[in-house]
Amino acid sequence: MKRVVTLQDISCVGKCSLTVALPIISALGIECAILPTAVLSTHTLFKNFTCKDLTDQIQPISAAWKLEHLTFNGIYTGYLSSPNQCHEVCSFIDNFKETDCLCLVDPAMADNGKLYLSFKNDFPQYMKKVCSRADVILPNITEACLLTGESYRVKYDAQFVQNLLYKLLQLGCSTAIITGVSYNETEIGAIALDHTGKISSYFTKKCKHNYHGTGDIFSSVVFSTLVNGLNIENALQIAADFVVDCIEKTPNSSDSWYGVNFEPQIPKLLNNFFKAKSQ
Ligand code: PXL
Repeated sequence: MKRVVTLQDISCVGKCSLTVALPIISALGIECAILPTAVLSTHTLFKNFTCKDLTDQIQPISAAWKLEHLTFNGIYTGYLSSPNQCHEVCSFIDNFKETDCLCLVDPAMADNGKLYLSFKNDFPQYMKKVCSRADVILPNITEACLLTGESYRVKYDAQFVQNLLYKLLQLGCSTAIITGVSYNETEIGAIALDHTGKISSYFTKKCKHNYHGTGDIFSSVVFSTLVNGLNIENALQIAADFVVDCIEKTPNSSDSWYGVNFEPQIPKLLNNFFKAKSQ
């Protein structure tokens, strides 16, 4: 059985980061160890929240794991809350990334042209260092712009996205995937470029409502399917279809910051996964 570790916060309520990654990775048949980087009462888009930073636990937990000779088939990092935390996560990757270990970095830090309010403007430069260690990075358009120094645009074309992808690879990762790419009112999807120059993409219908946490769901599915040996095309398709299913099963009246009802859709996710695996 494969074992992976994910490093991100526990937002106790709000269906994102670890409360999404853990059930999805487990459902897809992978042992999921966790290294919580902070405990928050909710994610930071709620009006009131508490946050206990756990950056100082990364090093002692890593040291204890080394004494136990623990190894991982994958490392997945999500929301990281400070430059110092990025630095500690880089050391973790340097210590634990071995040959049969897929490192996926979701530089969750911005959306709709803006950094999340909890970050200072220099944060992307620290996240870049985490991305440079990854096999796969998964920014949205805003994050891709912040990581490459390009100006954010609301409207863009395929040329703009391709240029972002080439610049993202220059950070040092072997595959870059940009999520939330949309050229029109009806479709949204993800586009990937790998170090051999191969481009893959998958588009699906654009839902009217946006919900918090769907990026974390997408990344968790892409990570689990890749660790399970499927290819990027499969990963993008399974992840995008799952996110659409989750949004469609969430009542329109739900407050967007509570996330989507992903739990009842897990059996369908598994069906799609096993179908792709048997092909
Ligand atoms: O879903 C990304 C995320 C994860 N964790 C925390 C967040 C956010 C986005 O705002 O605030 C604490």
